Amino acid sequence: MEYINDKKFERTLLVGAFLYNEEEFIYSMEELRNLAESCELEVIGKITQKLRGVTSATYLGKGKVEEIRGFVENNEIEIIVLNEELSTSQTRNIQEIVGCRVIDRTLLILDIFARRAKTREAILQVQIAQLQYLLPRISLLSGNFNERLGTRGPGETKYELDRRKIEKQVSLLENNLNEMVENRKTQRKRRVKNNLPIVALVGYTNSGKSTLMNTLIDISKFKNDDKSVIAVDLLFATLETTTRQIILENNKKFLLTDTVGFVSRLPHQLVKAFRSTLEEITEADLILHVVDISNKNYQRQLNVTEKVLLEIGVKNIPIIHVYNKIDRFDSLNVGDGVFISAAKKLNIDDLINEINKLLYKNYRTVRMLIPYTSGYIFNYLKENAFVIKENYIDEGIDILVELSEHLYNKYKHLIN
Ligand SMILES: Nc1nc2c(ncn2[C@@H]2O[C@H](COP(=O)(O)OP(=O)(O)OP(=O)(O)O)[C@@H](O)[C@H]2O)c(=O)[nH]1
Ligand SMILES: [Mg+2]
Repeated sequence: MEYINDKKFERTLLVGAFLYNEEEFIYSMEELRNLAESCELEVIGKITQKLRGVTSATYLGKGKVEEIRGFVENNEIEIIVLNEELSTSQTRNIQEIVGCRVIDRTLLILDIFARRAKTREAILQVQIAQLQYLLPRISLLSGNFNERLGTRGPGETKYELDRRKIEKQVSLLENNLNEMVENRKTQRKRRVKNNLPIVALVGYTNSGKSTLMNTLIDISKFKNDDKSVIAVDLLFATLETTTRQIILENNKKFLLTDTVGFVSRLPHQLVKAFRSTLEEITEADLILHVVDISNKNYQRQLNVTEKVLLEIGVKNIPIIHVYNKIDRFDSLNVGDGVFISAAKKLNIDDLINEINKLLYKNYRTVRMLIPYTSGYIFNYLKENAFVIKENYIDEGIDILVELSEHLYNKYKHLIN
């Protein structure tokens, strides 16, 4: 797949229009700038308009399009990024008047995903989303092809051919993806058999999910074999799901999964293509919703994330709001949840307490007497349960132990 820009730092103009809700609009323009910069575009300026109604030919008013043309000429703009998803003909019309390439927000996000995709699965998912985006716009492309090839023939035939070719490719890629998804499901089933609860990290992109995962891996009792994940100041640094085992001080274990972040107006092609990745969230026993409290738009980002969670079918799963980056923020009375800094490792204990409370509800604390001939059971419980007290008496080892329902059932004959 090709990227939208041929070279780095193409001179870019951002364009947006709104009918109502100016505040929301201003925020989405700010975010558009972030997205553009993530694609290594150099943002030179922005032009906005409050619309009274939509002009069907160009979406924006005629005068506005003229203003854009002037700006493009005077500032040697190479690419325009529109905040809206436009129809093929609207894009073409604007492009013809202003004389440079016009792309929209959806294409921009798809492009960031394409740059970040590393695993075969993520690459496939992005390719599918890109082709799905292309399908209804194929006439725009076919037109270009015809011009480029100098063919005059009826565009319709070429268009049909291209369309069928793309549809065929999509179904091929989807088959490949399904195969991979099946494999992963088998792996997951194996894990579930291990009886470990699953905790999923979710949240807006760049909120600190991967950083929190690394912090939890770090404090995990046996930090030897589990590798850390990539956490950097980039939009959509994580596109694939990673699962790590976390072992707490009290020997309680859970599986922690880190996954792709969200953004407002996440293109529906992406939600669809990433369905299998996002579905893992719906299988979690607990969700940690990570919010970047130092971002002035955190409330909006929180709402967007909750909306996406609903869309992918999350219901009846307990959620802890984890307000992150408190090292960059003072006032803490904003809502229910825990307030931490994943990077500076502040208040991580509070978070672990909350996780403990919600995840291990059916754990029990019991007294057991383990005969010396069954010493291996004692060793096993030391490793896999939380032995609070141990006392060596004549009949065996007298212990007070907190354990899972599974271990309770397994060893209930030893309960005193
Ligand atoms: N100041 C501060 N920065 C943090 C904190 N936690 C994370 N960050 C920074 O925030 C940026 C994004 O962190 P990530 O952990 O990659 O965020 P993410 O939620 O995984 O992002 P995506 O994978 O893109 O969805 C990085 O530059 C982190 O260093 C924190 O507690 N304080
Ligand atoms: Mg991440």
